[in-house]
Amino acid sequence: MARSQEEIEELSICKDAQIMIEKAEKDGVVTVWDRFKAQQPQCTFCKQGLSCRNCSMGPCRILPGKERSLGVCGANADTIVARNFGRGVAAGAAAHSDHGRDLLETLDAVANSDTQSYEIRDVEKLIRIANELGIKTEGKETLQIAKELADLLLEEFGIKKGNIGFTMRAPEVRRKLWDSLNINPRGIDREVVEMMHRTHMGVDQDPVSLLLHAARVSLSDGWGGSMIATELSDILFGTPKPVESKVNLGVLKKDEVNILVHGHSPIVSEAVLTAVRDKNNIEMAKAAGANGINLAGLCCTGNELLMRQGIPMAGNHLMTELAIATGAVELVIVDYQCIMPGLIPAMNCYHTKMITTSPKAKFPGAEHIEFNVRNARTQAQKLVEMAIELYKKRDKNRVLIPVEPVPMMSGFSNEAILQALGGSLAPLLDAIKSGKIRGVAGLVGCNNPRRKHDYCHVTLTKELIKNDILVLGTGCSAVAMGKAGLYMPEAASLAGPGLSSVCKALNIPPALHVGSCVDNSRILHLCGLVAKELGVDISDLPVAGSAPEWYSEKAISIGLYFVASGVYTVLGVTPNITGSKLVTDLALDGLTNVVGACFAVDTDPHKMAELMINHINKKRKKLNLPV
Ligand code: CUV
Ligand code: SF4
Repeated sequence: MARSQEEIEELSICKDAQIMIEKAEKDGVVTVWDRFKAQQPQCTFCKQGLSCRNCSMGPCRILPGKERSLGVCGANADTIVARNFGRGVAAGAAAHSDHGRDLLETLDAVANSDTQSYEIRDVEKLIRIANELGIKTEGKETLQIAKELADLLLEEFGIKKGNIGFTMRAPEVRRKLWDSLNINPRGIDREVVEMMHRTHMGVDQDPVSLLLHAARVSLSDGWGGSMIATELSDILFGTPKPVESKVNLGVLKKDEVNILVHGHSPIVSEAVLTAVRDKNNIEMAKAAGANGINLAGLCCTGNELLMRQGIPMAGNHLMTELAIATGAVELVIVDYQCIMPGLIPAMNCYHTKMITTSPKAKFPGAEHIEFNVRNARTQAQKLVEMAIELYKKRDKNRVLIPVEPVPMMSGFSNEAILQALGGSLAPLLDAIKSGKIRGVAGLVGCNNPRRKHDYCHVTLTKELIKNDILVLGTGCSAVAMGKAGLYMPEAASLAGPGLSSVCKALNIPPALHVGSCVDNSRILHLCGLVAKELGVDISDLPVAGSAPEWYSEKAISIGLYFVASGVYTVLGVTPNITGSKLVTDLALDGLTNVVGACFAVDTDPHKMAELMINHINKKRKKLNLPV
């Protein structure tokens, strides 16, 4: 049965989404919301983390306090919940870090002159990062430095004596705390593997011990795999600087060949961009009757292109099927992560084709055209030609581009923020000290059909900036803010008087787009810089984090590395841990005594804002700053 207008408005706050949900229904496209409904009621054991299928004596479903309070092996609820949580963190950390490894292999190929598809675009940053990690660069050729950096970072993944190099970006007190807790991450792969080992039947049964290791795994992501992904992407594709672009489904063009890139790594999408900009290809598109070739992004690979190249953003996680339902998309080129298999039946309703490019992520029903460091240019060329051919098959009568795009600013890397501040952190610190900016909040993570699409991201951001808290956004959260117009300097009018005056002076928005999910490492780095400058721990800073509409295992890892780094983090979706009081109490409270920060959970963005503001005020008081 078709949804009423009211029902549709309950699903998303976005006009483009609302219009397209209706069109999708008419066109017979099954969406994430339809499948979510079909899954109800969802398993309450799994929801609480109380089901285990780690071995073949099970699966076991635990009812604490009842006869079935233990699994076949004897594991109790605390163990099972902690194990499940730990595996989620490991999967998330693995996803980010394996993405980082791909960038590393690309850098390695460039260093060995083994590719014509990629180059080093930011030599200054290459040298800066190499020096930071202890590589002597004087008098050396660029490619030699790249080679040494790649070799050094490759070691961070595997066997290494000591700790992950970028953890030195955290203040010394924090590193000492990690050491004393034995959670300072060693090799990136090692921590993930150890979590798989510990959660095998009959290994680590102690929930506290499991959670501490989960923290170590997450730290190897935030200060390791993700940070490597960010820094190497900057070196290879350019460090982001402020750039204007556009966002929402209105970025699709009626009269042009539309290509969407979806996934996470910039490796494929950057190669596609180069081919899209090629003059011969544009001529070819014109010969096919189109006005040009339009490239737009979805999700995090979209964020990567938006941050560095100003490529427009079509939408976030829950918009991916709806983008196809416009009927205006020729090709969706994907790499990995957050790509719903539901896109395949959706595209089959139109002339649209989905192309998978990574040997790690194949989708039955999609065409697989594999990219590697050597063939990326030629493969990208092939895809652009394919898109132009498909344009000829587009049924113009079924095209609906629902709205006009919204302008947004992007590109706020830490380097760009420093530059906007005139080269040093001092003006930011002064603004924080005086209370013009009361604190900084990182808003990150996905959409989830459990929550009204984008509602929490946008409402929470508005509350925070109104209270003079500068918001840094990444991932799908960032896309939501952009669509709501919060990424334009004019949005300063929605901010409190202090933040608004700072924004006007610097001509920046009150919420800043700092990148994709791996770019949460930029926020960690910034926290480290500020804490060192003030001579305090990260947990002393007036900062807070939130993942208001998260769904992904990667978001669990992100949330945990923020907490383990000392940043209080408010979740808008309850993690699957409520089956264990011990684990839940630890997450929501006890961790504060261990790492100086904990999680909070609330589904109401106004209450989430209150929690974050109270926390920031508490930290201000402790630092003797005006509240
Ligand atoms: Ni990595 S992880 S839905 S695209 S933020 Fe978006 Fe961002 Fe979550 Fe995925
Ligand atoms: Fe059941 Fe224990 Fe096996 Fe898990 S590890 S499935 S609780 S027997």
